[in-house]
Formats: sequence, C-alpha cells, structure tokens
Amino acid sequence: MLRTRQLSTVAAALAALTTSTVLAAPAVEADANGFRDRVGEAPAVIDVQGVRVKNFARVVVTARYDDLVDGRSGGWTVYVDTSRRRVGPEFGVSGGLSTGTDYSVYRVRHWKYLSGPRSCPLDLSLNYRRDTSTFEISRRCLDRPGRIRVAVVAGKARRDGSWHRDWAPRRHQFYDWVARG
Ligand SMILES: [Ca+2]
Ligand SMILES: [Ca+2]
Repeated sequence: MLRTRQLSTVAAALAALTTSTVLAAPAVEADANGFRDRVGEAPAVIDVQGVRVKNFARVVVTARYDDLVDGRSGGWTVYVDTSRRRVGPEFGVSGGLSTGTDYSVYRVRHWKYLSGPRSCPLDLSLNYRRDTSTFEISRRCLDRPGRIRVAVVAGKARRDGSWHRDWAPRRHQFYDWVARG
C-alpha cells in the first residue's frame, strides 16, 4: 500500500550530512541502471555497495549495503535531479532504515529541503536478508520527470551525536542520467 508519512528525526538529520567517498564505476543493465559504490569506507550497517535506479511508471531506487541491521542502520536519503538547468537535485526522499520508521519526499534546492513533506504516493521497503532499502516513488512526487539522476547518502549517529555517513557516488555528486523507460 502506498502512503506518505512524516520524516523521522534520524532521516531529517541526513539532509545536512557531508562526507567524501571515491568515484564509482557505472554499469548499465538491461532493465535498470546499476551503479557500484566503494566498500569499507563507513560502518557496515550504512556502507552503500550499490545503487539501482528504475525510471518507469514509478521511480524505484534501491541501495544495497554491506550489512543492513534492523535498529542499527540509521537512515538514508535519495536526492533526485530532474532538471539539468537548475544546479543540484530538485527532490530529496528520506527515511529510516529500521522497521516502522518514517519517510517522505521533499522539494530540494542547493541540497537543502525547501519545505515540509509532499503529499504523494511513496513506499519504503527494507530487506535485512538482502541488505537493501528501496523507495518506490510515484512520478507525481517528482513532478513527472523525464530522465533523472540520483545521489544516495546513508548515515547513523555516533554516541557523541555526530554522524557517520556514506555518500554514493560521493558528496554532492550524481550517478549517470537514467532515461525514462
Ligand atoms: Ca560505500
Ligand atoms: Ca537540477
């Protein structure tokens, strides 16, 4: 069932995260665009290994982690760039990585949320056996885009309140454009 929910505190904090990682090597697949991310650069519970993007009737973005653990993996944000003319992403989709956590879509400018959550169909699924998190986003949430490109960041709080994070491919960088399928 599709739904829109309020953003969790964990996910909200991700919007301000910054770190750097190493460039990933893109790999094109038949039904989706798959990209890789470096392993071993963040705690395993948030260390992104790969990102898959499907730009179909809905936009589906899946991140795979080294070891996703319920209750320990913090949250993640998918930034979606829908317009080359405007610098940076137009939308951010944030959610927790634990069972029952909240998630939502926001308008973004200069990598910052412009306003409260959008009311539109969005679904989050978490698979702790496959170590994946997936957003299924209605095209309406993204103002019915053509091609898109994404950036992903996962993060979790340290004991002192600062953040571990892993950007894929790296901070404020996108993977390749994915055409409307
Ligand atoms: Ca990584
Ligand atoms: Ca843009």
